[in-house]
Amino acid sequence: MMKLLPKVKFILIAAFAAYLSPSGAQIYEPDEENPLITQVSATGETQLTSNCTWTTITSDNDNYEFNKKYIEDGYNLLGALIDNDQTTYWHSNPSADLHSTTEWIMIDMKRTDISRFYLFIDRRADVYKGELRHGSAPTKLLIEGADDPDGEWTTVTTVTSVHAAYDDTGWPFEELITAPKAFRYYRLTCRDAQMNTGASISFWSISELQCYPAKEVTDQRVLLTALTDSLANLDRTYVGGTEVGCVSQEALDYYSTALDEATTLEVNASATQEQLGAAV
Ligand SMILES: [Ca+2]
Repeated sequence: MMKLLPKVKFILIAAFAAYLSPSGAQIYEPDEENPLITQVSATGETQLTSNCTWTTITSDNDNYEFNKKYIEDGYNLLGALIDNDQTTYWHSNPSADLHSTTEWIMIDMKRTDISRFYLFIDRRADVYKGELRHGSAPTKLLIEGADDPDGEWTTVTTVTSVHAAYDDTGWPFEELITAPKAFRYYRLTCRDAQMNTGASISFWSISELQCYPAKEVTDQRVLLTALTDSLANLDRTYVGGTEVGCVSQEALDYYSTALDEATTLEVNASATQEQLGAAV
């Protein structure tokens, strides 16, 4: 796919750029071997804090059992977000107005070189009165960054692609976050949450929250697959011809052939990294 005609090449670049990070230079994957949030305890250094003082769990509530160890043992309830257990969870104040509340969860990265990371969120899966519950997912999540938690906060992005809690697709959720600079602190503020598709609710509750460093993908087969997948996801039909809105038939033929060849190469187990790289 190297000698593309200019117009088709532009289309390919545009399509690929849509898949890539905003920098447009590389694609990334989460380095799941190196989670960035590792310390959340009552007595030691803690990386998760929240200004939410409301406690959802009381001993007369069946759900108490699920978070019991974090309360009775004096641990930070936010520790329930990094125990790899979907039955333990954090829950915001249900009487808050998510559109205007200042209730947040703050992440202290404990390092100052993280401007690009993967945000990981998982929904609840605890049983309450015999019923499996998934809680309420943060479907509009404002992310801000700061060097000093008492200083100025800068908007990084608003994540709106988290699925509703009862949607069985898209879990666990993971998204690449790119900040304008490396901040030590990141703050998450929920502005909307959904239990069911389309049904907003005033609180959010999640079982897991983690950040992973974004590492650059260098495997040419992965890059080529990302490219062909991004083209497939466009779900767009190009029409060849000389009419307005059409691409030239010559360009269209070249595009189709190149894409077919790339797709064939992608599944060819004996293809070398060099061959795959040339196709990219
Ligand atoms: Ca958990």
